[in-house]
Amino acid sequence: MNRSLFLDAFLKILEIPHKLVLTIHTNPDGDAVGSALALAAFLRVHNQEVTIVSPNKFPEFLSWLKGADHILIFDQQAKEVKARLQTADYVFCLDYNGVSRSGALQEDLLKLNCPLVLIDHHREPETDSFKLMYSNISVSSTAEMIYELIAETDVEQLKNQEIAEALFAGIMTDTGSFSHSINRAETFNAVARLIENGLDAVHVHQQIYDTFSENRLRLLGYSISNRMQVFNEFSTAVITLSKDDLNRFNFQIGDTEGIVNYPLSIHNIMMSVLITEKSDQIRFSFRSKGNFSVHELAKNHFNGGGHNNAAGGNLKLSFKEAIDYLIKVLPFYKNQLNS
Ligand SMILES: [Mn+2]
Repeated sequence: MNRSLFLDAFLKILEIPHKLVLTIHTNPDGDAVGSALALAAFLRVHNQEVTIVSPNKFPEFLSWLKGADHILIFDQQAKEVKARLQTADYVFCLDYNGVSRSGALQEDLLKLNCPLVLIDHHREPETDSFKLMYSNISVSSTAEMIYELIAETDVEQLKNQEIAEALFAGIMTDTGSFSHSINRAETFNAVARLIENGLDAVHVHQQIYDTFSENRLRLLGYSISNRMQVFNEFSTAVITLSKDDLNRFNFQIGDTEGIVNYPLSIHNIMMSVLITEKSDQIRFSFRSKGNFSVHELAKNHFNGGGHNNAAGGNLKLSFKEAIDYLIKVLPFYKNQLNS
């Protein structure tokens, strides 16, 4: 569905009050939470009844954002979430490209009678699942897409600081503080306009990046000095964190956020991988520089996907098997990684 068709449909939704549920992906990040909070605040201005649902807990460093305390967490408030889903007129899917990325929510989303509305920037959206779709894989973040929607439908709301802070939080975190996915002028135009309208960008940056616990910073140091392996023959660096490693630093959700980016700062390292042992599966996070597509890698071998330079996946393996598996896969990509 093209953009102008989506805009028409979106404007139609705004015309009369509806019950709307905004959902985000499992293990939500700054873009997922920021997009949902900004869109929710915008929709409420337009007399919509809005509930935000996250499949599981979001990172603590996002909890200061206005409205974050009203987000329903499915794995803690399942009954309430199910009730809201049952009476919804539309359910939005923000910052994820397929129903399976909603984790524990998946089953309930598949049973819905109301239309699903996608707004997302990940590659290869599950087209068939969504009645309304706004997908653009070249945009920095879903928050930037929400910005565009607001700029085109009610530009005055860009002055609303609740909206502006949430949008900026999404754009800033999904670009690694403006270090990747920043080759479109539109991204900076969006931020410039938010600042012209009163946004305190430094305040948002500090609230998100300068609020580490001591344990989180020590976990980062430990990850790099004790748990990073460099495979020069594959231009790849791998950080592996077991449950014991995480427990040692009193792991809180969000504490491993960003760790995967650091190995890319090594000269000639084209791909960075973070392998994290979760309670029931192994989480793989991938980052790359240049043309090497970690989306393809994640899709082909790790039951995942994402973007060309940032992707993730999950496998049900033991921690040891997961590391061995990655090491077996790397040689297939040797030429691409070294080109
Ligand atoms: Mn995103």
